[in-house]
Amino acid sequence: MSRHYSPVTLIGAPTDVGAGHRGARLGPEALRIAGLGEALMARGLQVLDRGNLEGPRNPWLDAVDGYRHITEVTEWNRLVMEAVYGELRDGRMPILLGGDHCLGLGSITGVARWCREAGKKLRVVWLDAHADFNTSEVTPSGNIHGMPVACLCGLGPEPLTHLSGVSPAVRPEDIRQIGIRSVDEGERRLLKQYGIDVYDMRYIDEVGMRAAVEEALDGLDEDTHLHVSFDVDFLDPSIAPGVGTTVLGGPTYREASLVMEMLCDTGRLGSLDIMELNPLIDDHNRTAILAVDLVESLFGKSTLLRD
Ligand code: NNH
Ligand code: MN
Ligand code: MN
Ligand code: MN
Repeated sequence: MSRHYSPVTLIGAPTDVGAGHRGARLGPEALRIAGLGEALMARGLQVLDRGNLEGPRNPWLDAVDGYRHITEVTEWNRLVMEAVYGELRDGRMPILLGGDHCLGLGSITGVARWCREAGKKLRVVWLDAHADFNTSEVTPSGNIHGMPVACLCGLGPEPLTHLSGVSPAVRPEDIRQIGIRSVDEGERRLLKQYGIDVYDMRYIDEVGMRAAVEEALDGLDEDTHLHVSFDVDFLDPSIAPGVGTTVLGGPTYREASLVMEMLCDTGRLGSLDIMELNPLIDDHNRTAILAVDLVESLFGKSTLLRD
């Protein structure tokens, strides 16, 4: 099955400028040490590790007008967008190693730009405890890692909404969010207003993970590029403690494995973000090791024995 994949490129983005905790800047190294590249190679993929992007340092300042570090966040996202777009243009599959989730904006803006040029449809599957749909008016923190989905939909400051010149970078109807269980007051209103398709934990409890993911993948066809943006805080904190913003009540290991296997089964995976891993909060790199295990499932590892 791995022979269907394009060669993969790992891109490290070692920054936490968008987050409320420092440490996600160490995420790319922790994922490498957990054996991400080797695990993908063992599945038969061609893997090129381009090392880390170099961007501005985290100045660790307070929010100004509802945003923390907007200049640095913009620069990092510009770098990520160019790197991700460049890999896709070269026929490769970019895997972004975060870094905090503000960089989902640059990554997906690069993917969307390539999809427009290649005449492909786009489906974004956003795996997260949070909806990341805040704006400067409603954010409780000013942290831009709580805003990338809103920016992708054209809601936010110009430098972030217009990274590729086109806004909105992504149509709200192309986004599916799974695992959501922490949404801020004003954010909830905006999610409704923009019609974002959210499979929250209550829904997953009620119908089960399988039905939720089937719905989220409905309509995917061979002309669709599937982008998966995996915020590691999607997972239940009991199995994934190594993130800055844990939220109780997330998917179990089995549920998360099923999501990954179902995403794999589409055969449409074209790009991936692995975000928010914070080794300073982790326990002997176990969350990184778990993330690598789940990415293996996304690339075809399965316990399924029936045909
Ligand atoms: N919603 C909160 C905020 O905007 C927390 C966001 N934190 C995340 N998102 N980790 O994935 O500040
Ligand atoms: Mn997130
Ligand atoms: Mn999150
Ligand atoms: Mn997070």
